[in-house]
Amino acid sequence: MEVKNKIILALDVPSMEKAVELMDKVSPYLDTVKIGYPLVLAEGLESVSRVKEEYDCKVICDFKVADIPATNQKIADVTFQAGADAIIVHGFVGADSATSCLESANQHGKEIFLLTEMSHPGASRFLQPVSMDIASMGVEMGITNYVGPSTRLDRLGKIRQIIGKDSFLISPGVGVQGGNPKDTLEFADALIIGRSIYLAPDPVEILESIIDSIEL
Ligand code: O7E
Repeated sequence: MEVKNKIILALDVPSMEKAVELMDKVSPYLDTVKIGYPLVLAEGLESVSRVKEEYDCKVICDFKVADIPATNQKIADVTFQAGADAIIVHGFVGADSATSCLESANQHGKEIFLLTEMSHPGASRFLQPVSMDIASMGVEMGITNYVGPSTRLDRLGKIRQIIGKDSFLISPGVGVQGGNPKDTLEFADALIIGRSIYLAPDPVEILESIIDSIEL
């Protein structure tokens, strides 16, 4: 996946009205948006197609899918039918569950991202012990898109080693969670950024400054 300016906007705003207000300002700088539960639970899956159509961008649906294979498949199918270009899938539920999402993606000509380790402090207890194994599982399954934390660059580097240089790795946790954009891009192909942009008094100014900082 190509990501303009290596930044994926996490559109975690509570309404379509807020989404439009933000996208009207920042869309010239972006071509990839991540939409998750905050917007979809408030406005429905229609928000995915609306953002895609109005801003001509790719949408990654962040549903962190983590159910049994049969249910995962239904979730993935309806997400792709709504227009999503990709869906984010948890790896800890195992290969069969992730495979059902991969099969759905292949049928729809779409993609999945496998979530390895999360960026928040609590991930250290349950996810960290298995996150490298999740990355290895993804490689065995032939998955080429991954998510890993910008808040622990040593571990992001290990994930990159496991998935190889040709896999596509996106990384949340820069800004408010403490990660540094430029350092993260030593290992990741693109950053996922939410609050630093949508809570900023001037989202365009902050976006321009992040773009400048990663181009230096
Ligand atoms: O901290 P922010 O506001 O820049 O937002 C980060 C976004 O990335 C937010 O939507 C959050 O749900 C998501 N995220 C993490 O912060 N950490 C993770 O480990 C994983 C994700 C995520 O997007 O998961 C799938 C990619």
